Amino acid sequence: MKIAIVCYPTFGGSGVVATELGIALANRGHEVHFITYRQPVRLALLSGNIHFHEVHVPEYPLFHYQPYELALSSKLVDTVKLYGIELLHVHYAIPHAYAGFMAKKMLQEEGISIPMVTTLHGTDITLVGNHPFYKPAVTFSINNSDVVTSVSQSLKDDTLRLFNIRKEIHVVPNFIDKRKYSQDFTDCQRDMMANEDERIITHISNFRKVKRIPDIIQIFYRVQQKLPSKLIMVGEGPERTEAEQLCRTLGIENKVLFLGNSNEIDRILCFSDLFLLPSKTESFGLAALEAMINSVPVISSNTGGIPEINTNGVSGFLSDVGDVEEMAANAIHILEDDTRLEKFKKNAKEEALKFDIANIVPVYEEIYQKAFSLA
Ligand code: GMT
Repeated sequence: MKIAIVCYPTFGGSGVVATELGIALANRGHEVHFITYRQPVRLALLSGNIHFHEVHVPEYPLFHYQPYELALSSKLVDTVKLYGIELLHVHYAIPHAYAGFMAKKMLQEEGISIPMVTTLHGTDITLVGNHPFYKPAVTFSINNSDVVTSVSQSLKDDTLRLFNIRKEIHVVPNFIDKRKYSQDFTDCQRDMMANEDERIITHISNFRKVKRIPDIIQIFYRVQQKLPSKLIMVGEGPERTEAEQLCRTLGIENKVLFLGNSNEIDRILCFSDLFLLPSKTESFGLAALEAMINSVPVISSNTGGIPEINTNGVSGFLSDVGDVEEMAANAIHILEDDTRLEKFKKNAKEEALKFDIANIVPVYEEIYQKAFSLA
């Protein structure tokens, strides 16, 4: 199949999922064309059947906002025609499903019929898409996709609750590639980060408000009072500066490392003992799954799709949003005992293996077939 994948190229989970899916599809013989405004961060190698097409938006002083959707839909039309692309798979409804629909319509004018699959990722529904300024366009784009998928049951429920959706929504969970983790790193270079007696706690995100970054600092503040430990904060975003300030206020700035964005996530998780994800809402929590496959247990909130991956008392613990006392107590419970920590680490990896990409790619292939039959 010749498939165009539209996604955000940044460090966000939706772009990561789209990129890993595209690579896996290419490995199974499909021709995959990524169409976005920059080469996706996880797309290191372009090969014979992986292509990247950059969307350019020329600056024009008349426009207060440059029309990205217009440039994207034009690029989709051109690329479909040039490469004979047979299917569009757009990740994140805004504005990708909208631009995809316009491309479909323009192609129809030229006698070309192409199905569009839309994958909903979370904030396109729960935070941004639900805003009254966007809601009619998002509802329209979802209802006019040939097939709609969502990354968790929780996100499907949210979509049906918040929007007037006539389409069936198929739940296709996010995934990891277990083959990448078949050999454990032995050289984690843990001593670069912490002393031998210290536990390492990690958080990875885009540091937006929804991630409740101050909760992470507060949980760690309580943990380090009981156990020698370090906190590693990976990512960039609007909450970072305030978080650094909070560490100084609490007097723990020497125990917290802010690393910024990183392409070495697995290396960092390799030396981590615990992962924190106390988000206000999270449609899936890919970062938690990536922690688990690296044998890192997860302390999280019990919101959105997180309970679909993190099992309470098995791969970690879940608490109500904002309950930093309970999250800290659970973190200490896991970290204070070597044998218990080992058990949680083992469980975390076992639970993550249920989300192997080998089980998921065929599901997307079936969905593509369904889209062809509906288009
Ligand atoms: O919030 C983020 O981390 C970024 C956002 C995105 O659009 O990339 O992530 C969303 O999609 C991910 C991949 O499906 C999910 O794992 C995240 O849970 C989801 N974020 C939220 O729902 C807040």
